Amino acid sequence: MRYVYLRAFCTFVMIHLGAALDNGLARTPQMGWNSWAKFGCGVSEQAVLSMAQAIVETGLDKFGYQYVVIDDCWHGPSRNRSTGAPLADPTLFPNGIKKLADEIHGLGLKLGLYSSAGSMTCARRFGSLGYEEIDAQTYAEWGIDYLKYDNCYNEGQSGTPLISYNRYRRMFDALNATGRPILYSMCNWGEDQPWNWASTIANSWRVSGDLTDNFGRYDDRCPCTSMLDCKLPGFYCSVARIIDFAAPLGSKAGTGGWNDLDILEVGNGGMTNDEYITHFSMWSILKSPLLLGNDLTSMSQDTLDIITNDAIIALNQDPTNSAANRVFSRLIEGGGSLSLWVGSLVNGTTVVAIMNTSSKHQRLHLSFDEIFIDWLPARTFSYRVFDLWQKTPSKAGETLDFSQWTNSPIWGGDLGIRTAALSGIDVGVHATRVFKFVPW
Ligand SMILES: *[C@@H]1O[C@H](CO)[C@@H](O)[C@H](O)[C@H]1NC(C)=O
Ligand SMILES: *[C@@H]1O[C@H](CO)[C@@H](O)[C@H](O)[C@H]1NC(C)=O
Ligand SMILES: *[C@@H]1O[C@H](CO)[C@@H](O)[C@H](O)[C@H]1NC(C)=O
Ligand SMILES: CC(=O)N[C@H]1CO[C@H](CO)[C@@H](O)[C@@H]1O
Repeated sequence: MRYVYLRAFCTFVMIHLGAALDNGLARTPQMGWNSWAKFGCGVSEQAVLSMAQAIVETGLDKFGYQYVVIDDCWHGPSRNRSTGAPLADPTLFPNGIKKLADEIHGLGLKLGLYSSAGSMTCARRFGSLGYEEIDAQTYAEWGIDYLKYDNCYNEGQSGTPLISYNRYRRMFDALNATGRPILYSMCNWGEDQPWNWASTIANSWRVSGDLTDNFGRYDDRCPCTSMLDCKLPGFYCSVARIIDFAAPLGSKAGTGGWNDLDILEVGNGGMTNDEYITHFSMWSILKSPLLLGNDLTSMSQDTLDIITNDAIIALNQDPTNSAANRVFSRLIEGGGSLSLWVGSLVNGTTVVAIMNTSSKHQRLHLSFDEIFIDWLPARTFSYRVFDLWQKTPSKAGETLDFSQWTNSPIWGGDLGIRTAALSGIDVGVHATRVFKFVPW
């Protein structure tokens, strides 16, 4: 009986989502690694291959990380002067991109490339505006599987949703015409509200200015207080700020088209372990693509533990495909806030996350009336509750050999059966607790 109610609820949530691009890709948010944070303009064939090999050696591919994305600066000094086709830098990529794609595919992974819907890329290499067809055709010939498409030097072709749509649509049409499935990852920083118009042309769209490796620092270079009417998305946006930006956009994410909160900073050194746990948890439940940005050849156990939390990744990849909603956000004296996030998962299960962006540890009592505020019948059920940042007892204390990982859950400590409330929840400074509620 309870199950019938819960299923009806899930169906409702799914119908609620808008129509999305159906190119067969990004049915759940894409996962992989991007070169920018680690290599910037020093990216090379050798760098990309070493990261791809590290993905396979550490077993990250088994957790779903499959796209290896070369960001800006792979370009040669100019296009081919007779054909206009893009050319890679012959020093950085001595064997060419096609050869590299073959090697990446040989490892069972996929290769991504970067360009800008402008006259130049952000690092002032040649852009794709006006060259969409030949660029898409060349990428397809090279065997590219993913395009990150930036917004620099756009020649003023932005300012209304329609102008931006038309500019990004040209690359969508060009990619589509190649016949090769190429995941299209739009990066126009949330300008002109892409969540309202990109879902029929792109598999994901960035919702804000660039993330920086910092939890909550205010920075004037990321000046907007909300993305709903932001005229200067900027960069140096903190984790807490981007979570705020993304909070109202959850209903715009769905199968084939995702709100992209930007490349992950986990493991890059600018945040505490709890802050990285918040970062990874929130990106996951808000259904952002999960593109790692750290050095995969040299990771601490803490970093590896975070990015291989299979229970958290399962929230991100859950087939219900609905982002969590912020149920409340309470301002805390002295700065920061305490917020509750709830999302529906497959088979009537629910994710419940509590995030504390303030600077003091606290203890919390959460009633089911608060958790299930939108759905009265669910308040009366009993749930078996799992703590997704605790290892399952059988795995606790074990040194995990990820190369041997075989789908047995590593994370999800069983807290037993609860009714009416979850009490005594400790949430540390800048920490997030994540629970899965299974109707019982
Ligand atoms: C091209 O677009 C159509 C319609 O959206 C879609 O069905 C098809 O899969 C796309 N093909 C490729 C290669 O992206
Ligand atoms: C430019 O394109 C022409 C025609 O396809 C080709 O013969 C030539 O090798 C290309 N130049 C470079 C530098 O790749
Ligand atoms: C959902 O329930 C069905 C039927 O009970 C089961 O086969 C399936 O494995 C469940 N899916 C998940 C992700 O738990
Ligand atoms: C959930 C939680 O612990 N929230 C706390 C965050 O820190 C502030 C103090 O700065 C507490 O008042 C909140 O209760």
